[in-house]
Amino acid sequence: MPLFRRDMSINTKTRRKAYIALGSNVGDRLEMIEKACLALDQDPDINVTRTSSLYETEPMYVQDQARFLNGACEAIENELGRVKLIDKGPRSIDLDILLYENQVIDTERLKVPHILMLEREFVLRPLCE
Ligand code: PH2
Ligand code: MG
Repeated sequence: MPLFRRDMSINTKTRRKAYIALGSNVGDRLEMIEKACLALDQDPDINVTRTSSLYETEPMYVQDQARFLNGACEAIENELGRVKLIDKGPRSIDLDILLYENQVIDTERLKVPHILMLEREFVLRPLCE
């Protein structure tokens, strides 16, 4: 029986790095993206550590919609109010988890790495930054 056992229960909170895509094409796009980053950062469990430049991009898939503002940041996804009307259509704010450490997550609700990121220039360009 050891006289002294190192207490392994403290400091169990490990920080894992995730990359999040940011996109908006409805309303004040810059303000929506800024608010999303602030909302992430306000969560005591989340730090937004780095952000990319923002790019104005042509809409992909559903092309008959407004141009997007796209970027990326380091952090995790949070739920913000969003009503989905058309799949891949207009949205005031959209956050997609691109990468989470080097983990592969393959469930009904969540797939990481993001399944379509490699075909999306609007994701890859800010992610590279
Ligand atoms: N998001 C989509 C569909 N198409 N196009 C651009 N340019 N930017 C986006 O963020 C985007 C898109 C679905 O999430
Ligand atoms: Mg998306």
